[in-house]
Amino acid sequence: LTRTARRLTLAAGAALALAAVLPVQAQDIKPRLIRFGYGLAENSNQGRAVKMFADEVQKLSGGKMRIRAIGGAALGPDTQMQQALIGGAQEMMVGSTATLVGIAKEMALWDTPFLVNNTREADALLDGPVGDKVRAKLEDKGMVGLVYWENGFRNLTNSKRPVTKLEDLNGIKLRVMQNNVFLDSFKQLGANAVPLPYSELFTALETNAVDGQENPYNTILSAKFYEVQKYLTITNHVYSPWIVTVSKKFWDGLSKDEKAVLQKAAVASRDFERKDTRAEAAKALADLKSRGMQVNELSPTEAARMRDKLTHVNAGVATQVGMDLWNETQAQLAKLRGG
Ligand code: TF8
Repeated sequence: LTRTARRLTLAAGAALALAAVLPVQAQDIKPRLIRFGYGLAENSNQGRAVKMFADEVQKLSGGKMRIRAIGGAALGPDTQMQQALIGGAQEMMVGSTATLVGIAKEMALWDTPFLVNNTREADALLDGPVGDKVRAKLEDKGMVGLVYWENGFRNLTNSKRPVTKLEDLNGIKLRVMQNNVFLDSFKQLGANAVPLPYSELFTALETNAVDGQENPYNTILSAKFYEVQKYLTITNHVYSPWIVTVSKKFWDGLSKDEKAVLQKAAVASRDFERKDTRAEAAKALADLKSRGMQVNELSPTEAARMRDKLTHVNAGVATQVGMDLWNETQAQLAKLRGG
């Protein structure tokens, strides 16, 4: 070997060894600061998963990409953060798919009452072709959807009375998300449905501006709604996903490697978040009872009456999301249920 050739071989060997030890250094990754906003408290399933995502991004990028997590709706309610992502003033967020219907109407699919029966069906639908199609609708609108996290099955709370039958909802001022399907659903049930951003919810309950709300056990616990809500009715009326999104403006400026870091970290955070949320949900009801909430289940007859009323909104959702998507969803669910 000539001297030059030997030197080149050595250099190549060194580069290979270096790549094996520190693969991240060889990648096209620049220092990046990513502001990641969310609505729930730091000490919530949402907050814990954002923290896990931040750690994962830091690890996968060799410390170059840094997530600045900003919780408690300090950057504004979901709808305001969405606009900041679209405009490029904020890089990332996680929030309810329900607040995205104004941007991508297909998101309303996830608001269908009783769409899925369990988390196995939810995961299969969200992580499969239907979930991918809905997620992709955000791209034209200035956002990139990375993964769905679990918010969970929603249950009803209020400060007025135990809801044991349909008629008990009459006249209850119920906060709903800013979403037409939720608004219609609770009107169907006879409640006085009031759309409000999540960031205003605790105060609205505390001041009796509204009597009730509906959210998964995890949130009723982490947001301390038990301090201002006496009655909890197990309704499981809809499964709510969260979606992790990136500003398209920001995303388009990232290298392939940088995008891969965010995608990998997002998938890891999704798996962590679902596990953590389910573990917490399994214990949360007992916790809520011990904090003084009065919990009731619905009799099969009353559950069926509510279900009947709620499914009146299905035709509207089908029209809103398009019959093709609706039929594909029903076909996948039938397949999942058929075994
Ligand atoms: C709601 C949702 C909230 C989410 C969260 C702020 O009731 O269930 O948990 O929007 O990201 O608004």
